[in-house]
Amino acid sequence: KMTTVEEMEAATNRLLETGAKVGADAWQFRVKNQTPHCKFGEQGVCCRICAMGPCRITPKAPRGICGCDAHGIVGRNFLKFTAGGAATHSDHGREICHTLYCAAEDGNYKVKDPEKLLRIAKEWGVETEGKDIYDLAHEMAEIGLMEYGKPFGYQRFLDRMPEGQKEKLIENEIAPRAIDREVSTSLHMAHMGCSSLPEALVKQSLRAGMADGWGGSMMGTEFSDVLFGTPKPIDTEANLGVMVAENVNIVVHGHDPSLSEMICEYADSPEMIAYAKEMGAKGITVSGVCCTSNEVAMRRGIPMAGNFLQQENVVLTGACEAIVVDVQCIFPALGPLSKCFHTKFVTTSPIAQMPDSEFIRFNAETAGENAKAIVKMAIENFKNRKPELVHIPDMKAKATVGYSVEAIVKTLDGVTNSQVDETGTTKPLLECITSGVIRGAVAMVGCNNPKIRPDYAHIELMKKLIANDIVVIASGCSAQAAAKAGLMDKSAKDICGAGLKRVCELADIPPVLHMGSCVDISRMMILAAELAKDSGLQINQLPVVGCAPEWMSEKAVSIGNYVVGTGIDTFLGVDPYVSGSSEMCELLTEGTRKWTGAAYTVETDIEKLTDLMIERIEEKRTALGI
Ligand code: BF8
Ligand code: SF4
Repeated sequence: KMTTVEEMEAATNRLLETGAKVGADAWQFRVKNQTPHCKFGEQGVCCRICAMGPCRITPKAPRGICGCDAHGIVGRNFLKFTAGGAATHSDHGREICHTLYCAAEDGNYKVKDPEKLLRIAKEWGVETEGKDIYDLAHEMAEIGLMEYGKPFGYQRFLDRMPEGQKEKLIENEIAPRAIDREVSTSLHMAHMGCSSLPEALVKQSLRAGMADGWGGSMMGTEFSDVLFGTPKPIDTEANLGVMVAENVNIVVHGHDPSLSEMICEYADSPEMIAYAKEMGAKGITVSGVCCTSNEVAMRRGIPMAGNFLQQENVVLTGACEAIVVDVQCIFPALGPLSKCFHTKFVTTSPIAQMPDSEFIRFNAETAGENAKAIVKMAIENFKNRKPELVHIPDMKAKATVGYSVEAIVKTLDGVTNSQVDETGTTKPLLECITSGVIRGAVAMVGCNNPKIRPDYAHIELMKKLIANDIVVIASGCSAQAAAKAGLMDKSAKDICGAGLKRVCELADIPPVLHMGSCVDISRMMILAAELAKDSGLQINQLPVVGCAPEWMSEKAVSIGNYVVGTGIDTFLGVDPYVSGSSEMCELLTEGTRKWTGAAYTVETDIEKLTDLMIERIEEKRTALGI
């Protein structure tokens, strides 16, 4: 049985009633206070990058005081937005490199996938012969960290692209150099009196995005796998009903698995479980919100309490002893909201410090004791619950998650008869696509956003795609929307077209494959590159598109830019503040094609957005003659 958006909304409304009893605020009310939004901001035509402004472009005032027109202002805003996202994802990747550097045989962090480390080392030309795995880990971490600031050359992972594509990117000045350099150069270009030429600003936006997708994010993903294990299919559950009333509930929220992995480790220890029992609980339940939830779901089967716009709901259940966060996508609202309940709001990163939280600084070196202190704090808070406020919606769906590229390749091996000698490649998947059993693939990514009915676009889109024999790979909050709806349960094959249904049955997979968190969109890039290499095509020829129907963050724009930069058409359901410039709109929806072979489509009507994607996939098939 599928869970509908209406049912999820009803559950939320019930929780908001609890909120009303304790005087809690919620995003549903704040949205009303902020609507209508500022038109200048919406169109991207407000500039405040120098103190002569702020300048706003109107028909009567077509230029700012310095003479910059709408195209330059919109372009600079778009570039800064991208740079914010590229910096954020990449800094997450940097933290993972640091964690890898701290890995030790007897330390908090171990190398769980040594084969993967060896494989990447060979790829990077690092000598592995006779080396201790931890010495190699430290060496690789240092090389990874150097990718952020190296004075010459391009990102190492670009060598994973099909033949000729890296060269084309270099020729068009879109190939990313050092990651920090691309972020800094973006800010430099967007400084007062630097670039106001839309073409230059869009090119740099693509390059900064590529530094994220093929640099920071890709290292984040790959080294997370080395440290915590490469995901393989595992069963879990999603939605608020995964919280357990009799147990101490710890919710992990944020992004970096260095924290959430350690919390899971300690919450599962006999010592902590015994302590929880001593304190009157039956046990400990860890569940997650946002991307860190995807990380621990993919590797440990830890259940997903919800996605971005559900983060307040977990506190509103009245059964959350601690919501433990690190970085990104954390509502500052959680501070005051927790104060209305017994919940401890625990911040852990110097990068994300918030009022009304308990700050327990989390370091790779002291991770074990930090995690233990946090778990203990949650257990000791169990007795402070107000039973009359406890209400956990009885709503959850089964999901099978953990589809890394490695897992997808392995799962599909042997699905088609003729490729028995081609194991370990994407050829079985290609054969399904070429024969038309599967028409193509859509990478569904991104957040949810009150501008779109939350989760509705994700879920409806995916249902229609799979009904049309298009396989969906999903990450981030999009993946959680799918899981909550039941689309990651293997039984969802029954709402697929006949072709995709057959593949799901043969391979024993759900039609929507969970590929991880948002940094794991790099996995999707690797899969696309492998498909292209195995078929002798360029990435932009594949019947594959990307879609973020409800995106909201700067990171999402950086992602969009690297997906387009990689050669994959990208469909957005929310406008990235560019409607105020016809030149910027033209460049993003068509102009980038001459550099990357791909472009954006922005369509806020979800029904139309889906049809446009299906059309594009069929166009690609026709061009290939399949
Ligand atoms: O990086 S999808 S709301 S949680 S930004 Fe954030 Fe958006 Fe969720 Fe993860 Ni991604
Ligand atoms: Fe105005 Fe130009 Fe300054 Fe922007 S840079 S605030 S458009 S004067």
